[in-house]
Amino acid sequence: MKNKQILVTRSSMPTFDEYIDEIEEIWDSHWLTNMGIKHKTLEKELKEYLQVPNITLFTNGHLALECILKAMKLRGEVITTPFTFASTTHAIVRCGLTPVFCDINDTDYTMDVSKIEDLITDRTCAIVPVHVYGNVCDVYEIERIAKKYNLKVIYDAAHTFGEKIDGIGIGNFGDASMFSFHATKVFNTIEGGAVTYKDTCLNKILYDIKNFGITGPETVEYAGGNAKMNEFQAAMGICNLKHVDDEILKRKRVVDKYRKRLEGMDGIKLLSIKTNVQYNYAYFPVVFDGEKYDRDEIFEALKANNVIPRKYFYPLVNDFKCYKEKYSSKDTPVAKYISERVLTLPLYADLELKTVNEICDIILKTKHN
Ligand code: T4K
Repeated sequence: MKNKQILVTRSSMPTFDEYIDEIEEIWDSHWLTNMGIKHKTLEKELKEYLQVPNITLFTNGHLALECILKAMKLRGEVITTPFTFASTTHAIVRCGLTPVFCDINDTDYTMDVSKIEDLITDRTCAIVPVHVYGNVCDVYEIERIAKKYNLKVIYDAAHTFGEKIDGIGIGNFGDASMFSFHATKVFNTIEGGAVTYKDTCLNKILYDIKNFGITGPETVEYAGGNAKMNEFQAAMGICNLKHVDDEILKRKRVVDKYRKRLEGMDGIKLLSIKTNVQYNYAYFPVVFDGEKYDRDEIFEALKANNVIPRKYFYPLVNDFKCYKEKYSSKDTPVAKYISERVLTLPLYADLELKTVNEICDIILKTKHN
């Protein structure tokens, strides 16, 4: 840590030679984008890996979410969480929908399902929960509520690549799920994303909507956008998919080390583990109580030692400049509390356990007496 910065994460990559081998064909064919052979191959491989009935690839997770919201032709209010990355709410707003913020629970920081029904009005059309940090939402209760009120459920599954609940791939819950394959994610295609979904009828509209609404050689049916994953992205995905299981195991090693050092410490709260979930170890969030340990002090102490954790997700979305006139974070007190105390610690496959130990030493040393 003396000479090199330890950042919150570091992209997983194949070897240089593996990538070169994979992109050779692209050079030969001169086919760079627009649903080429690498795109088709990756789509097929991911469908199998995620064990989902349908999948469509996109150039990034954010546009994937916008496209599925558009494809479902939703109108009105969408119940969602403010404890997330800007993308979730922005996608809702950019599709002309109105976000309604539901608070989170204080055990895994996903949507507090006991508060959803109170927020439903005759304008509510959908719920967009987030499997934040790779913590899965209470999918069964959300499904019950959605059925009762006839609402669509679109999960922001940006953090949950490859996870399973009760042995079922996470992309099978709700009507659809959006995955992010950004460079910072457990599985990356440099930038990239996908939507998985139940209704096969969405196949065509999702394909067309990411390609300008072009439906035939001389037909453009609606104002689609451009959200196509290119061949170099797909090639990176094909390479990374071969290693992702190993990468997840290596991440688990890091997480186990953190837990061993920090679990049970007074003033430090770690996530609880659900036994029916197969995790991907995407993030390692730690909540400091603000008395024995102060989040901002720890952030500075780590920074002074060349370690750069992140305050994911602070500020809360309903405190963003672009939303705070219309919303108040006081309405989501648990989310506010967690967002003011949480720090996500460095986590990536090749993070050395020695470094994890040093990070924990720095944290534990900042305790107030
Ligand atoms: N929904 C949720 C819940 C999300 O978290 C996200 C994205 C989305 C939707 C949207 O999905 P995408 O459209 O992005 O596919 C990062 C990522 O850019 C973003 O994808 C991610 N969430 C968010 C949580 O984190 P920043 O602004 O923190 O990124 P940045 O550039 O500060 O990078 C963080 C660290 O990652 C760096 O310190 C080092 C490492 N890194 C970064 C890059 C760009 C690498 O190792 N390699 C890289 O190429 O947003």
